[in-house]
Amino acid sequence: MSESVIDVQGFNFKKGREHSSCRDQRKITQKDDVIISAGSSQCSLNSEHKSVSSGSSSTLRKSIRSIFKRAVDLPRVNMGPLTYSYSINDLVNKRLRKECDLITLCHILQRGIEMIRITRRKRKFYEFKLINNNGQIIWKDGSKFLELDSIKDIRIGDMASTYQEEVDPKRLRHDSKLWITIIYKISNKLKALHVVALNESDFNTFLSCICGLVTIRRELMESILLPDNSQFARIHWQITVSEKEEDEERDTLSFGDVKKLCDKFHIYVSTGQLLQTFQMADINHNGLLNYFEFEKFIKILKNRKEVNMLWLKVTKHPHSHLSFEEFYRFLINEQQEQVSRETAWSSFTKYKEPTQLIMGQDGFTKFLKEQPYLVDVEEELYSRPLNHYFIASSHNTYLLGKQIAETPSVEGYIQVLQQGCRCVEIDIWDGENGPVVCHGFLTSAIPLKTVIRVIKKYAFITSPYPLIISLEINCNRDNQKLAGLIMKEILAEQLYFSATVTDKLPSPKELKHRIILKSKKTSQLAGSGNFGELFPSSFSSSYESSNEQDNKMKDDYTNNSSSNNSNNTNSSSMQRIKRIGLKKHVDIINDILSISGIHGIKFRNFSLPESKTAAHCFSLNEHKVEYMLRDKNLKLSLDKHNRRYLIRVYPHVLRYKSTNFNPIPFWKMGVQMVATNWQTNDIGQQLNLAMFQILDRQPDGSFKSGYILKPKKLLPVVTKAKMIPLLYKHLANDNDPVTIKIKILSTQLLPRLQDTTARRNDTSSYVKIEFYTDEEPIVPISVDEGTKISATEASTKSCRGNGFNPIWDAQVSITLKDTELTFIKLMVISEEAPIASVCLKLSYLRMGYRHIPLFNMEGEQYIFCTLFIHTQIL
Ligand SMILES: [Ca+2]
Repeated sequence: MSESVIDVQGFNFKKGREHSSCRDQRKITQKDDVIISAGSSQCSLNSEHKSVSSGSSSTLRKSIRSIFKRAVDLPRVNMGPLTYSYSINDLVNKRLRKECDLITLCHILQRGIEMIRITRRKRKFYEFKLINNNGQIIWKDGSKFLELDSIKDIRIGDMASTYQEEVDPKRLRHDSKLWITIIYKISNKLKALHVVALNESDFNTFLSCICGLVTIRRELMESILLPDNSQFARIHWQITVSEKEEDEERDTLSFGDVKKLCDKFHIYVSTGQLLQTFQMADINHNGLLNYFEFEKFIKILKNRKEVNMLWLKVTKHPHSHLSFEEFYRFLINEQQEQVSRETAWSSFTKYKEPTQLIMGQDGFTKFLKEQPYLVDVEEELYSRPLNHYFIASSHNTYLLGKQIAETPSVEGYIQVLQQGCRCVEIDIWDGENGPVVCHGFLTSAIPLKTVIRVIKKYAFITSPYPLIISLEINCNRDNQKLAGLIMKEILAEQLYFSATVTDKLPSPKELKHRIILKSKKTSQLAGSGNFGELFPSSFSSSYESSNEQDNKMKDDYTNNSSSNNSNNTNSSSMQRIKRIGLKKHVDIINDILSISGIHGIKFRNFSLPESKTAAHCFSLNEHKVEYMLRDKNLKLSLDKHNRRYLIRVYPHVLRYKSTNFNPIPFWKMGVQMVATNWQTNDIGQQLNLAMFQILDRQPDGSFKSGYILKPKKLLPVVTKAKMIPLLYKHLANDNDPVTIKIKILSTQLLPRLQDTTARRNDTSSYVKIEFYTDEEPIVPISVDEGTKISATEASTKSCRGNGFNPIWDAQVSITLKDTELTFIKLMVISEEAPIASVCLKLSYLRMGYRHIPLFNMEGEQYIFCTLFIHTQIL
């Protein structure tokens, strides 16, 4: 087993191949002696017991039982989180120190640990306690609490230094080693809890305990999805009934107990169906279940009819097992995998029966569950010039829908970088003590220094390929000078800029781990309001500052702030409007230009010499590009231009609610940086994330690169714009229309919306399928078991009564001419409310039977909820 080492202090990642059965297994070492050793899926409690299913698991059982004792009696505490958090893995996957297990640590935290809570205003001693079945941490005598399942990230050491500087600028030096920042979520808003432990032992106990519990809760939720029924049953039996072997013979669980248990684990089945299942499992008909009956109950509950059907299809009579030949045929014919027999054999052996050369149905189900659903990226794709790629780009990065209340924060930058964004934006303004980054909705701004430090720390956490910082400079010359110094000093040798003029941009591969500043070259163009050449004057004025629009914005902010329940939102939003109004022409001094690798220039027209330098970039708002797209000649010139040079498109200023445009028409023109508001999880952002969703499988692990090679037809350089239609015509002859058939089979473990007050027993759900593409379909969508909504939209019929494993078995079919920029959005609607969705780029999707992860409405991935589909392209 290879291992990964993460140096938390220096943030150097060295990932190894992951162990097959333990996802995200990592060992974390720190400078001080907090070596919290590696944790894994089923073995976080005690390193001696590697697996729950292993025979001698009594210690493990005892541990789980003590942690979740009387879970059934606490109906208000859900078992485990519903969604994955951003990046908690790194810390959470630490194993506890050998000498003290999680139980001991929990006992200590249950008694209480005194720590200092730090806010901007004060530092105060509180006792922090673990309560409520270990689902909550309370302080201030219980008047304040946080749910363990709401924790999104835990930061210590260097990763928390930003907060230390912000919250506690006059901190004592010894604090920093004992500082813990917990980022958590309350009613869709992020909050930060900063605490400082009084000594190293308390620090270790608190951190290890929280990390350990978060891991366990998540694993418990993951375990529901495992096809291994006995393991699932065992864990739950131990939690709810007993740890003693002899108790397994006794009938203990009543129907009421089982129903409560199902509710707690987000298993939503109608009472009628649940009772039917209960009775089927109750072999001796006494109205109670013993362990073996309970195991049977789980087996029936988790039985998947659609997988049974598939099993019958792939196996020969009497359908008892799958041979390697049958498995190989399934991979080649149905899944359309291009694999050698050797590769197929190695995955066959992973899922086959331990002692036989055959695969059972449980193994097959597990194989289906664990197969990748996205294609792999070919290697060596990153050696072309930067302008050949679509680059994952964020607009107004410092804004964040889910703000951390009270503190100005850098979370916007951290989150987009964690998600693989490769172009962030910084708006620099004059602050009282030097340049600051405007923080939009909050009254205070963040010092530029802080933002640059955070960017440096997180820049290559997800992708090693270059990060572009798009600078919006609105500050005076003195602050510009300071800003230049700050960036030079902090980013140092990571900064990429070229002193000589080149005619070709470097490649992402050449620029690995480099940061490129993009600043506006203004000097020679100062004061040139030359858009008039191209755009009618009414075009810009009608959008920019009419009174009517201003009032509308103000009204909207007022409405917005009242629902936000924040005191200063209103005044600060007004400030932001003022700031937008203040944006005026600023000359950028050479200190900044000389360290910038990309120079933004004001667009005048495509044929000027300034439009033909490799390092330039036009940055246009969506309306300006849309205007170009409406003019035949301009459209061709734009298309020609983007084959050689960089261009960035961003949302218009009047999208004051941070909504997003549809990026597809801009990608179609070859626009590299289509910047969206990452803080808004609307369809525009979902399409943007789907474009960059693909994972790179490199020897040192998988990551999102943030760079996608443009479609072939957008790459050839042409000398004359009028050659473009011919080029398209020529290329179009190569591809015939294709028909896409997607079968929506089922969903596993559909969650219930938290605020559903009326606890109806009867859930009814359906799936809506929508195609997003750059042209009209040749044959519009059709659906066999459902309703057609438009030429590109359809929905399945409803499935009633089963929220655990609803089955739809509906097939949609659509014929398209070109699928290069085709996306599919699949959305599960339960009780008339959207509950889970996923957006996929068709060309990345693997064919055949696949389980697709689902996301909640905020874009967080559900831990256990997946959609089972079958895709075929004819
Ligand atoms: Ca019984």
